[in-house]
Amino acid sequence: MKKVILSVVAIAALGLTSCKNETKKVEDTTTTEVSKEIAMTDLSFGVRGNCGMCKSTIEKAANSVEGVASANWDVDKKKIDVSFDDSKTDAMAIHKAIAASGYDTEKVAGSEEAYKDLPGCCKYDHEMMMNQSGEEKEEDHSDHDH
Ligand SMILES: [Cu+2]
Repeated sequence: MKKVILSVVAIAALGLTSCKNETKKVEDTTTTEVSKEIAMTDLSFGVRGNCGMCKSTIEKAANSVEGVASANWDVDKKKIDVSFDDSKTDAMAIHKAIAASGYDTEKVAGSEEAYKDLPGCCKYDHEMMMNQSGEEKEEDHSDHDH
């Protein structure tokens, strides 16, 4: 009988210890996540490009910068939205990374070497407008029946 009681106590003690540890871990993770969110900076700027392949190259370049949490390039607007941790990187580092992949940004001209290696469909026009609204498609609505 004594043995049974002892082992029950032992199991209860083990359970308590592991529970405590788990609770602590969860708390730690939550705190880290919250502080990460607070530090995130959202930025958007113009980047020239043509198509879906450009999109993946540009976004890959932006995401390769340490501290960048997300990058989304808009093919119609010629604009990228980036979210990054400003304690780890800054806007210029992201501009430079995209330029190194061959694409012009508002602040940094794309690397000519990398541009040469882009697929034919991606050889965008260096005079292309950036930061377009995406709404200026000049569709003619005059022949619509209202
Ligand atoms: Cu392309």
